[in-house]
Amino acid sequence: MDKREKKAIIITLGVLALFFFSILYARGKNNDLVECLPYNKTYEERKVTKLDDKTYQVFAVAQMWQFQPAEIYIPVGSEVDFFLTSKDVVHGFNIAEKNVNMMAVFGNINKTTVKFDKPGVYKITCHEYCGVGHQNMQAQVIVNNPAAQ
Ligand SMILES: [Cu+2]
Repeated sequence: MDKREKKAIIITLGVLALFFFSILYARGKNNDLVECLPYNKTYEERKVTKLDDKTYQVFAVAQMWQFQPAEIYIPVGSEVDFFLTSKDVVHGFNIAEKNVNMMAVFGNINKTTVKFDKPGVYKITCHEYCGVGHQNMQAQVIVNNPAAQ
């Protein structure tokens, strides 16, 4: 075997080993990845459900050109499961401060879990061009607003 051929095989095996190691290392560490759930009409009901003092479920629906519910009030330290669907075209669902980036797709449910540790107003914006009203498509998560509790 040629010396350079041997070197190429060793480098290839090294890169492969690194690849498989990184997959095994990352497995189970990204619990905040978006999940895709089986579609069910009940997800089209827009609501915020309180499971306990620190756990909430938000069933959000995107449609031209709004998110519902448009204002979500939760206490600080809450963990929120977002279930998202669309009534028409593909919309985006972005909470920049929380690194949330989901797609709202008709006939599909996407889910992610977010923990809100700090009080404030977290803007939800559509980041997928969905028509003439796209730029106005916003909602907000209001964490620890005493006036609204
Ligand atoms: Cu949009």
